Amino acid sequence: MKTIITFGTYDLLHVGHIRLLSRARELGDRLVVGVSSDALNFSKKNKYPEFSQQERMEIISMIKGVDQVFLEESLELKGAYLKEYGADILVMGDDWEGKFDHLNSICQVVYLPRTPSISTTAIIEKTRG
Ligand code: C2G
Repeated sequence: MKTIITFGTYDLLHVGHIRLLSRARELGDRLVVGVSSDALNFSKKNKYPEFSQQERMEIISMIKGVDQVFLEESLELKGAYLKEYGADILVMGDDWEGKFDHLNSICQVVYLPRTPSISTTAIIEKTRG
């Protein structure tokens, strides 16, 4: 039983998120997803997501192939989360390339290419425009 873990905000869910989750799931037998908290987003980006952490967790938990969802409260706790959920592989989009290499001592770290030309920020700009 190989456990895959991945993390994200997943605000205004789009096909880039879905493809990343689907490719992550294909690398193992069980997919655990850490959804970043509203407070973590505010501390990183100085703004809150459009959808609350409860809403984002609810949406992610209903996606086919997602077996477990939890709240990611701090970037510094990644190592602890990997251990807690028994991760064999940490999957991140390649916008994080190299950033989590130090976690290789706990589990394998894999960066997958992002889907080009789509992002939550672009959706917000397009719909506001
Ligand atoms: N993604 C993708 N293609 C896109 C947009 C996003 O493959 N066009 C991927 C990202 O690389 C990430 C996942 O979808 O792996 C979730 O993206 P975000 O919600 O933007 O996640 P982020 O805020 O970068 O994660 O510990 C990390 C944090 O949880 C933050």
